[in-house]
Amino acid sequence: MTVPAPDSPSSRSLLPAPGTDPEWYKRAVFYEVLVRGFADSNADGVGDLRGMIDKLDYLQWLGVDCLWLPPFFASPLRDGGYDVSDYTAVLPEFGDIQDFKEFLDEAHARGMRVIIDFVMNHTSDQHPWFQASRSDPDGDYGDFYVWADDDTGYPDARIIFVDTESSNWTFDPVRKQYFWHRFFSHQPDLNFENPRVQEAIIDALRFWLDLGVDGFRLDAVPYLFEEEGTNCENLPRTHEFLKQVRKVVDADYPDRVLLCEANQWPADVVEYFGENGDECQMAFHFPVMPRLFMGVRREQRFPISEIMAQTPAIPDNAQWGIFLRNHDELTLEMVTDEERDYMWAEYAKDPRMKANIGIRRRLAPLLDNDTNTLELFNALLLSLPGSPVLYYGDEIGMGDNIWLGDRDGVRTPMQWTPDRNGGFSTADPQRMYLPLNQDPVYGYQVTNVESQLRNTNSLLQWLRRMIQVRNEHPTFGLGSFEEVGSRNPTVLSFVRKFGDDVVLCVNNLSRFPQPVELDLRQFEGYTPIELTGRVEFPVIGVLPYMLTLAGHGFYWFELSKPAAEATTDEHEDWEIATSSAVADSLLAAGVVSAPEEIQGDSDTREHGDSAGGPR
Ligand code: TEU
Ligand code: CA
Repeated sequence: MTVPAPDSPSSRSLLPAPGTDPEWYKRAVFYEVLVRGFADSNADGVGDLRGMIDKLDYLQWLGVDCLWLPPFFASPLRDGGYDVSDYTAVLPEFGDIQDFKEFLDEAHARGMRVIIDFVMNHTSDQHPWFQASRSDPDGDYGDFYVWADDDTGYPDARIIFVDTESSNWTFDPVRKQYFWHRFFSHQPDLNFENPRVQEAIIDALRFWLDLGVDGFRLDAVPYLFEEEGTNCENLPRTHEFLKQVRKVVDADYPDRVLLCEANQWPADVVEYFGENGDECQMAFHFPVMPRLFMGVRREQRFPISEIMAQTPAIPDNAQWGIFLRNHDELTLEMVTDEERDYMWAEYAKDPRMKANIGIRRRLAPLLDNDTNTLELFNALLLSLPGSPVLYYGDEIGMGDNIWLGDRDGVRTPMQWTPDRNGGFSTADPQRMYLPLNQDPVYGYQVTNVESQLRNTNSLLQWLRRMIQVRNEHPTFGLGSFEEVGSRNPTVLSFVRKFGDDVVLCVNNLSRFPQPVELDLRQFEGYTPIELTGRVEFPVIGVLPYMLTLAGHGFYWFELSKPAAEATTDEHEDWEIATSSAVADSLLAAGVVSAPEEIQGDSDTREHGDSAGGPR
């Protein structure tokens, strides 16, 4: 399978010199890719770093700016690598440090940055630190973990992996004490009260920064410190330590980003930016994600409007990370109980689709593989405020396998071709680390990169074009967000503004065609130009702007400023002429509920009165 050469190889090949582009992440499109699941270069059925190198041309062609690699470190792989047994060693199945260096250089040579996961909250119980801590309590590592004589501590801390864990404490038969773990019982939490733990973690971060990584996705950061009487989440000490990490990065490693994973409510998440932007530059916006699925299934914009309205402003140097899906279940930790039941009823009709507090399905199956809905969701991902984070395989509409355990159903091998093992590996099919999807709808025989490269109308080609359109408008990464009201609740409209780069996004959340009248008076005289076809739409007047949308249809309009301002007297009589008509239609369209709400320049009113007679 040959990936078409990128349009202009030179355009994306050079990354700006270090220290010259500190806020690159605000304009970037991120792509989460599992090393284990992308490409197997040595026919052992397991994806690896050399396989990743082979696929960099494809990722450059797709147009992504930064690759996020979940953990590829030494690990017993009982939690997809999030159970680390050596922070500075590559899991041999994936390759070695040399392979990683080459991968990094090859990505950089194609103008793509790389951030890697870093799991500082806990290690695997197979980590030598934990082995030493349990066997030699008075030794150097005795205090590296959170030990107690009983399991009564921190009772207000919730259990996250409710499917498997009944307590956050587990008794260790070697040390004959209990150790604390917020996730699996084989992932003991590190004791961040111990300054040597903090040092060891910062040393490990430096190891990868010295190698040249462009930043980290900081895993599960809300849980670093524990305190009695609290839910042991988002504690001030946790923020202090993250500020320390930021200081190290800013001092010695310019243009590196910290993207934190804090599955929390907006008001708690914004704290991870630091009040003066001195903590993490980026944070995932977890609460918006399930509300996209809720809004479209309910065909109502309110779930999305409300969460956007509840989202506090963030420091200038900060950026949200927004996503539709990732390597975990679609988490419902940040919705109400009713909303969670609704989401499970709508999107997890088969109990095997549930996992912990969420839904272990990929994007395409969640949306019944409906092209219009898939495009609408991706359009929202690429246009809402924040940097979009794609998940490997979703660009071709990959399916999932709910018969696999834990979250493995959304972590199956990438599907490159209709050939053996989907072109992922030349090993015997039964040797795959996880089976490829082989069902009639999402199986690799039908859903694969090769067929979509050769079909210009495929989801893959469409997504690439939309990423290109997005790259032509910095407002998507840097612009403000302002929702535009209308009486039709099935339509979500908003404007992104960044200087003269003004884009209006209109989204039909309903499966049926919908009309909408938008209040665009602030853009009177502007011409909307649809971005995928550059077709001009009628000039915006003072009347409500009428649009009709196909089911799950959306528009992206560049609002281009009117040509030179019209001459005054011309303007004058035009004013008088239209004022009464204005009032009537604004009232009719319900944009205003009473004439007095229409503040045109006061003389308009007068004019109106004299010209128009009673209201
Ligand atoms: O997940 C941490 C986390 O906050 C979870 O709540 C997450 O949102 C989801 O519900 C977990 O399924 C991170 C990783 O993303 C996850 O894969 C790891 O299992 C977990 O940390 C423990 O390291
Ligand atoms: Ca391999």
